[in-house]
Amino acid sequence: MKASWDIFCSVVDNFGDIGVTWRLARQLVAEHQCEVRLWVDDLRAFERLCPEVDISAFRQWQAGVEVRHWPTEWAAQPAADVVIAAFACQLPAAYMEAMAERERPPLWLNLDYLSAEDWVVGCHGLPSVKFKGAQKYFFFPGFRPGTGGLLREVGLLERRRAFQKDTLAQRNFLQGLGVSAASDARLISLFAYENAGLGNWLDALAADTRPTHLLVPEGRILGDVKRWLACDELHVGTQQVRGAVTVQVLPFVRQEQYDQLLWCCDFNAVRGEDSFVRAQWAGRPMLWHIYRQDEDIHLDKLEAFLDLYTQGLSPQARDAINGLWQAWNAGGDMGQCWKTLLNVWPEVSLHAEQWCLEQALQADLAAALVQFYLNWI
Ligand code: TRH
Repeated sequence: MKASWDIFCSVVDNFGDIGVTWRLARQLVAEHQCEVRLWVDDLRAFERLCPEVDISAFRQWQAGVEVRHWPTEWAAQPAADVVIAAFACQLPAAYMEAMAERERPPLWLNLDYLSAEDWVVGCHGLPSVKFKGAQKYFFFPGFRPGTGGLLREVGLLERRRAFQKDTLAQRNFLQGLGVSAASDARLISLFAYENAGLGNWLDALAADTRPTHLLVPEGRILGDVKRWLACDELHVGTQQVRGAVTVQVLPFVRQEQYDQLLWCCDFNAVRGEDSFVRAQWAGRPMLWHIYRQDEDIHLDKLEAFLDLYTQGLSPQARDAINGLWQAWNAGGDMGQCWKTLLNVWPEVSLHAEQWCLEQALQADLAAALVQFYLNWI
């Protein structure tokens, strides 16, 4: 019999919570034939990634996933075989009772945030709290063996490589977004939180001999882009040129299209958790704007990832990546760091593909979850 899964997603802010859980839910259905209910408390955030979502429906099916609005007033529901609380969200009290009432309590997992820190390996899979007969476990995604791995759909890298070889498919895709870049332009996608370092970076791009076409999905960085362009209005479709840079604002596209955007670009600036992972699967050089946390603990996470990511690189390339990422996240001369990166571009490019292949050797997160369940029963 098919195992039933309940995934609970509370949208704290932004799109990472729903981005990750929606991707996972789809994959469990498509690749592991699971019966999945995805409980989401904010369907509007979901709609941005998946425009078919009906924000007024309390129950609907999307890509084989039963999508349920997670209401403030919880109505009694039987508990599933596997229960995932994403990013430590608090389950409804009545649902926890339902878990405990089952003849065999479900496998209850807390799907944690992604981190490259060492301690993750030691904590992955450990028991956490207990509620009556139900035992909760920590489940950590990660980059190292011994973690839960990263979300990666079957055939993703093959699809990506085929697309990157197919210039016509790329041109058609970009044209669909209203983008037609000069043939010698460097394509950069920019998805980031507000960042005071942007102007400095764009100055360097504007002064470059090679043109840049900067694609900016609608979002939080637009204020900084506007300031740099010294314009009042920036909306979807706007194109503005300053020096060697053409800035173009893109609509927020569905998740699958965002992948294709990353695959088209020579360089991707990404943020948070899910777009960060997708940029790695794109196999192209990238820049991560990490989600800020209290007491700057995000900077430890940044450093842990950089330590891992830059292993095996020449000292010049390692310094160039470290410098750029630190400047973007902690303040620094983005313009100078960008120029330094350009000096080691071939090595950094090659490395992006190698890192991707290396990461793809690990079991993906959905497969690891299913295996965890099979070991548990
Ligand atoms: O939106 P985010 O900043 O989400 C963040 C982080 O996950 C952070 O760790 C978490 O604590 C916080 O949310 C609550 O960045 P992230 O994780 O990259 O999620 C963005 C999602 O949006 C991702 O699934 C990709 C998707 N996306 C689209 O579908 N279309 C688009 O056009 C763009 C730009 C993104």
